Amino acid sequence: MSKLKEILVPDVGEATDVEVIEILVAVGDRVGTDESLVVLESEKASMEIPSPTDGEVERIQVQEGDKVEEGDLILELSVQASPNNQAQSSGGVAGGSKESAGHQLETVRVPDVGEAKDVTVIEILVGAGSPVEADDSLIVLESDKASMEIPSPCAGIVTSILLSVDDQVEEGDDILTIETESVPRLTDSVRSKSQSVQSKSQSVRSKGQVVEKRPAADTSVIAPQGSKVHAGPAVRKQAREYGVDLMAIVGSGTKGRILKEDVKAHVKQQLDRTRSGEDGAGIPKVPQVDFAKFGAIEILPLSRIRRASAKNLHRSWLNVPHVTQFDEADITELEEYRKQQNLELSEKGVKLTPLSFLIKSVVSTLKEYPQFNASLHPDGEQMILKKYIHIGIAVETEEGLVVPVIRDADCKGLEQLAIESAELARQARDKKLPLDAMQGCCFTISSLGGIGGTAFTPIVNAPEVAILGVSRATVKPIFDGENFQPRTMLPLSLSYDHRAIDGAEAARFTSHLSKMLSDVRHMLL
Ligand code: CAO
Repeated sequence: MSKLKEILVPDVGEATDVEVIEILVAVGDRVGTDESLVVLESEKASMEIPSPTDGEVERIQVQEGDKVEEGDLILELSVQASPNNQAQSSGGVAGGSKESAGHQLETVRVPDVGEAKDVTVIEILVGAGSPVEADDSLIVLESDKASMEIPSPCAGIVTSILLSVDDQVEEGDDILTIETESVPRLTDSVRSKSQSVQSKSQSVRSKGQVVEKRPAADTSVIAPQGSKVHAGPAVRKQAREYGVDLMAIVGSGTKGRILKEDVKAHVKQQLDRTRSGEDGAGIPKVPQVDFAKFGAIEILPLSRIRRASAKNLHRSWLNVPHVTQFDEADITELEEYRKQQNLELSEKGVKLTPLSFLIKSVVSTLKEYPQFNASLHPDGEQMILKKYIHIGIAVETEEGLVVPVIRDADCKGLEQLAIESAELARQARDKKLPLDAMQGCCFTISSLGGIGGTAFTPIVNAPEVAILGVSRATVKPIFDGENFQPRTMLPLSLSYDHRAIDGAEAARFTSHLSKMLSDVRHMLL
């Protein structure tokens, strides 16, 4: 046997102007106990009204946009007259009891906030009707030095909010009242289901704790309270989790209500903007100038490679705290040896340039200082040391800069390194480099020695932690303690990620590298 059960608007605290913003069921739907039926929203809170019992929706008496108050009929459920259901229906979402015996009204006040003056209410995390547990955060106060969440001293239901966002407060000022026990005005299931607009903050601040002040410029953190935003609890929860300001979203639902899809689209849009470098990380944009106003101009498209390397370089530049260590290596003997070797190797069509010696010396230095053959873990708390040594060579091409990789450079001799680097440079310039030839790099060498210059500050190819820039070797008078001697000096510029490497380590690295280059016998060992 079945009977009709009326679902009425429960006591919604002091809220007036309560609006039905969403009907979650249709006539004929079977609903289970605690399943949400409609969403109500007042100026301060929104709450889902759950079904007190299993049943089938017979009639829906409200429409979206209707204004309702306590006791109004929401819908009728056809329920089986089992003893179980009878027991539940007597518990009473229906009607929401007005009985007041046994409960207590507690006024929560602003606690001692230390020496802070000009304390402002920046957020109200609960609304009238919100169920709260002891220690749940109620409001957020902010002084010029810190922000702090004020926790609830007891469990209960918030009955009224006695201040507003932007109010200036001091110790002892009333915050809100909480009905602490014992007659429930909503059923337990309503309590657990109904979620206030500003219910418990999902922010990382811990309760009652003074925490670092949020940067004033960060407007996308939490919606200003007290403003009218149409969104259901689930959407508000999602927005809090993503750190999205609902005020910044135009809802696509009925009457401009914000839907989950709107929040997702907003997040995606923000990520796209950041990715395209539009205004990520709060970096002020370079002003756009109409250069044609000042004279003739020509606009050329950037090559695909140049666009890709621009992104990579920009990302590394922004993420990596760079320092460059300069040094010089005496390669007088190395150059003599190289020329000698080249006479012999020319028959084979192989040419040793300083680059092969650089790779060889870098490999040996990386073995000595493995923290340079590493990457920072994305969690910023660990270092990933690589047990292989793949060396990247920056190659200039017509289309832009590419970095082919010599794999297992530690297993190769000078001749082999010369052949491979020449071949990779040729492939790069002929646009024939396979994709995997540009992957897996541990450490990059950028040699401008064939072109000129005395020093430069290369950009670390993150997530690598260092890059060696090499400039043109010149003959210089070097004092040997008694006389000046003409020596061929090779300028080295080692840029490194200062998060991963200390200055002293960098100085040791370049000193070791210079030593390797200054005596070719080291390399041949
Ligand atoms: N000092 C003096 N002479 C040098 C030298 C140095 N540090 N490095 C190379 N040379 C000489 C070579 O010995 C060669 O001379 P000879 O023809 O008389 O023998 C000449 O310069 C040209 O060398 P190369 O450039 O053809 O060969 P390489 O092995 O030195 O370099 C490569 C190969 C691919 C690194 C180079 O061609 C290249 O593209 N360099 C540009 C890299 C670049 O753009 N880096 C900037 C990146 S921004 O961070």
